[in-house]
Amino acid sequence: GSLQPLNSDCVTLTRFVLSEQKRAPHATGELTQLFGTVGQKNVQGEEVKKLDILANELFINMLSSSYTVALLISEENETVVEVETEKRGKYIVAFDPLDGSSNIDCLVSIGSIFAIMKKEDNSIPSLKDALKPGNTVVAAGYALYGSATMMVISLGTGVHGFMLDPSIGEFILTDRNLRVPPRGKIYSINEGYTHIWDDAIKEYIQKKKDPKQGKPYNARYVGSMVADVHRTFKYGGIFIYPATKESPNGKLRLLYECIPMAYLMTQAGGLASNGKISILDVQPEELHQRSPIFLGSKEDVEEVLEIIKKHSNKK
Ligand code: P6P
Repeated sequence: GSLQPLNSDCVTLTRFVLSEQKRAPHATGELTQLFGTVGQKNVQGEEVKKLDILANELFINMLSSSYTVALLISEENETVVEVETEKRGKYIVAFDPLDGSSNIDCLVSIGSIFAIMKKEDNSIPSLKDALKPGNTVVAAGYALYGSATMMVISLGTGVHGFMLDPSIGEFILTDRNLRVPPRGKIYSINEGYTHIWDDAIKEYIQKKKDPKQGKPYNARYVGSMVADVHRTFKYGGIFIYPATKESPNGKLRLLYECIPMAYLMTQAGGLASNGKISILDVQPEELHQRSPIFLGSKEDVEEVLEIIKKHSNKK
């Protein structure tokens, strides 16, 4: 339903999730608690670990002890992580605890990405609970660790941004009901792979640069998905990680990179496709399968999909 007018002064993440969940008559408070646990600090000053390993351990520990989760899927874990019986709740969380970690040493922004689904039955949690399409997601979000730390989440009623205020240790609602502009002026893709792109991608990117086909777009590529997607939310445009001749399914992972970002982008009025169908309609077959992704402003995504369709009709 529509979001009630919220007094955006100092609406913390906890209060927001509580207010959203109170609208759900059958709410058990588990989703609220789930978001709550992610917001707490508990670094015990353990020995210095690789940041992505530490992030993964923190995610698994916090989620497993929240009594709200039955199954975890992590970019860092080959198989699903089952929560022990007495701590099990009704949610399934797929996450990339620290995406873009290859950028840590040069201080480029990195982030965490997650999607939350509900376990449909009381069976023992297993792989089949994890391989669900994005259109079964009940909530998703990312945290961006950049010049500021921001959480962007959706519970199915639009997308909302919360900026961390370190002085009070709370995430404050600063971007209520984020909407992605219908068209942008930025394309975001790694042009180092131009030599192995399909012809449709070459034609589209060439069109974005050609003054004879309209005002040329700006090129922006951070190489850290959360940073590139967050910029796309704020400024519009398109983010593409396509299939290439060397990587027929692209590089980004479906369950914990493409689906959460596609859910958020769709909630914000944008589109997210694998080049053929909506990312949210893709039926996952394997836990860590990759997917091409075309994500961002509705008109920009539609434009590249038109060119892809034209080329596939030629074959
Ligand atoms: P490439 C970072 O390593 C990452 O997983 C995403 O965050 C990012 O969008 C992508 O890979 C960058 O990949 O091939 O362009 O370096």
